Amino acid sequence: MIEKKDVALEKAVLIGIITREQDEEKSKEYLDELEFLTYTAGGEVEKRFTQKMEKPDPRTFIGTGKLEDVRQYIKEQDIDTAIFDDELSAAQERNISKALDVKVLDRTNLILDIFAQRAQTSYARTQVELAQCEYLLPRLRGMWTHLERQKGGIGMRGPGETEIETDRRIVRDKIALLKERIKTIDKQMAVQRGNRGKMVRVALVGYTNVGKSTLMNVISKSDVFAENKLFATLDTTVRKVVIQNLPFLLSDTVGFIRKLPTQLVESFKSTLDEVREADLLLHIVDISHPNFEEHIDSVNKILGEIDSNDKPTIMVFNKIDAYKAEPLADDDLETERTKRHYTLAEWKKTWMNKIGDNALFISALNKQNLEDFKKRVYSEVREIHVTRFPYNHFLYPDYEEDN
Ligand SMILES: Nc1nc2c(ncn2[C@@H]2O[C@H](COP(=O)(O)OP(=O)(O)OP(=O)(O)O)[C@@H](O)[C@H]2O)c(=O)[nH]1
Ligand SMILES: [Mg+2]
Repeated sequence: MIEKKDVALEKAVLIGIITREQDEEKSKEYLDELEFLTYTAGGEVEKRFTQKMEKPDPRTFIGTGKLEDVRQYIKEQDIDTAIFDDELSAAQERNISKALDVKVLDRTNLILDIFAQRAQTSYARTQVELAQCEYLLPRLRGMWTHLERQKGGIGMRGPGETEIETDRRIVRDKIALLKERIKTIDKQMAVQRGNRGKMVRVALVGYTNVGKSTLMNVISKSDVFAENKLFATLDTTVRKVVIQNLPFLLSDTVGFIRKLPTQLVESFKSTLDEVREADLLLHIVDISHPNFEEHIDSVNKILGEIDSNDKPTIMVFNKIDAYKAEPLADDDLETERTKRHYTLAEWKKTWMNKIGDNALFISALNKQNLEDFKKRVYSEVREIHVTRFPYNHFLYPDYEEDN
């Protein structure tokens, strides 16, 4: 019933707003990310529109004047899709579609679309479909009204209303069915996890595209799909890893993103069980990304939502090979020196210094500092391991002794 929107090679425009809470710089960052999402979904961004507003217009999100600018551009440049950075209400979506006469998407649509494209296993597909249904349900009325308009409207009202109710019931039934299916798979997966016994479980978590799968591959010599697009990984992969005789389980799972649709967090909760049940989290951060601090906050927020924010965690700052401070000339007295101008050494003296041993700096791609990484993970895993298997303590000497 629910078909993935096909946005392959589509020409798109992005639309965002600048408010008091979301200043120009923030807005630009969000649109950068939205552009990356668009690219991941198979679209190409031709232009961005932004507008300064107190708050979004409840009818058309942006002002009608701005909307007219967008309409003209879309018409002149033959644009296929208009993508909004924030979630649109059913009414906004309807009014904007009517005005622009092209496909209108919001960030949630886009993320759901990418997830739909990427879902490989039936489990992932079921979860995505559930999220799509939940997103669709409150919007059904809007969609039908839209059709009604196309059909001219007159005389359509009665049957139209009935149709909405029927559609709603179908979607609700579908939601119930999908939830049931997920529950069944969950039970099977819980059994599988149970069979793994007392092995120490370590989970890679982090924002999308930070290099979790790349790290998984170098550590476990496995072959997990890694790509410079968002959400390369949707399903959780678990591998047995051995560092100096010490075995443990390492899992790689879906990356997080800010403004992750609540429907998705909800339906992916079971995928995230691996994180919830982990003994140790490796929070991977792409330190070469200008917004990495905000990414950390988003990840911590989602970890909180799945009750996993108080687990032992090692912060792993990845992509140190790609880290570049914004240059600031000595004689430049105009530009204020901000975090963007910090060198890596300066960063290490900030709050990162406070987490001490629990901050690691690596490049998974260039295999830099991987020895430090292994050593740190080894000692942490060993500590947990020996509480479960006290009798084989002697098997695991200090990391260095064996080198
Ligand atoms: N420069 C640099 N690039 C890296 C490094 N580690 C990973 N990458 C690149 O970053 C991109 C994303 O890597 P993935 O391993 O797919 O990232 P992920 O965190 O698994 O992403 P999702 O599964 O999409 O959430 C790929 O193009 C990698 O080659 C690194 O240490 N340095
Ligand atoms: Mg991945």
